[in-house]
Amino acid sequence: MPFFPEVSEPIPFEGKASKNPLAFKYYDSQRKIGSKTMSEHLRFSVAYWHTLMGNGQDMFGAPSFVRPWHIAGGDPMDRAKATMDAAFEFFQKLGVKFYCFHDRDIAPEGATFAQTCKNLENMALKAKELQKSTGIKLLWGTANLFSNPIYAHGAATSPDAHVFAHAAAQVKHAIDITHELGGENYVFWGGREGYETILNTNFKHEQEQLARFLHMAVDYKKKIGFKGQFLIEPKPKEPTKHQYDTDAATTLAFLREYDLIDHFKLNIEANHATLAGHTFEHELVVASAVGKLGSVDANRGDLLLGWDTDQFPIDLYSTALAMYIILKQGGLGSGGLNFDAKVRRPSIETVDLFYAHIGGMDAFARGLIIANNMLNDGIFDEFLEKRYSSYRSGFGELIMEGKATLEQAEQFIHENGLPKPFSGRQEYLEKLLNDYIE
Ligand code: XUL
Ligand code: CO
Repeated sequence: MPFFPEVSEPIPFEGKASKNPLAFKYYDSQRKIGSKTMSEHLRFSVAYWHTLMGNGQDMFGAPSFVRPWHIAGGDPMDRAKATMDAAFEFFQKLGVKFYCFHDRDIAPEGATFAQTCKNLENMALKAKELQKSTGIKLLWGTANLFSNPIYAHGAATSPDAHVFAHAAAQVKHAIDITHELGGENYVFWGGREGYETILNTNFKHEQEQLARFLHMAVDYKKKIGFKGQFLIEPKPKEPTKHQYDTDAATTLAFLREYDLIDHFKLNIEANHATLAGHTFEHELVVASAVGKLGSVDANRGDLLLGWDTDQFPIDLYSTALAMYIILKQGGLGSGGLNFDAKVRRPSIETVDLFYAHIGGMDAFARGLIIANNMLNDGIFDEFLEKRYSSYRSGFGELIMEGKATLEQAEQFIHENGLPKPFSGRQEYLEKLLNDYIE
């Protein structure tokens, strides 16, 4: 019995004129954009936690989604197996090549740590078979170090070394499973790695613990020969008040401070950017500028709400600018676009999961087309080229070569007078961007 009977075939590409809501209008997986297909550029991934595990529960109300795979059997392992069958049916029907999970998404916790590990191993065996028979791959795995109450004071940053050890043991096992499943990356997101009040927190100690924890993971990765990319996902707050991996710049500074920079890239999430008071493209460009943009959690927030709403991306300005930055750096490498997004609580039907993902995939496919046209026309690049041209000769060239001194600057100004005002042309450029959005 299929879990998604409303969709019998993989979602087709039908083009812009189609009125079929269960068809792509822009995402044509095999269409070439430059030298790569859309599927190769976009590397879409489904987030197991929202799409398969989400039940519509929020802080004010009970679950609103009745998922047939959650009902199967009384045994949590039977439920986990049914959920995984539903997952792979969904991935195939949607036509995505990747998925992502937390250890606790795919397998239930047992009464002991050993039982929990066993459950995860058993579910990984099933995942391996399904990956093999469908060709669907694991974009990244991660450990859930935030749901269990033992992590209430933090995991790697807990004041209790016993908790640190538990988190480290859990991460070891999650890396093992990710490695076993051929995961292309492994993500660290520290939801509880932060603090609420400085009165009970030794900030420096916690930072050092976090660094030690990550070094231990790097050592283990080398030891077992895991070739996937380690990624850190910044977020400023929620659930903690001050999360240590606040934003891209803070995380990069932390990685440099503790000699971890060579071993990590960043997984940038749109809604985490807005929570940090940044735009999505700001976070992407900060990471990309230093070669550290590794992957993306594709979603959107609500600018009027101060929490992580994790909505599906639909804003073409945002997807176009994101793809512009991604294309400029030559793609995401082993990373991808993971829909860390959930349908709204009243969107209770399983078909809503298809509408949500199709909308997100079409929004990024359009973003890719727009960004590719912007790059090919070269107007934006030409503009930048001219804007900074004074640094290619004369005193500007000296500055860039690191040869200019303050005394020379003084002499230059005496000889050349005051700089002339010029326009930033923001409105011209914004209008130009609009011209690319069809
Ligand atoms: C939480 C979040 C996580 C990470 C993985 O805001 O984004 O789901 O993506 O732990
Ligand atoms: Co995320």
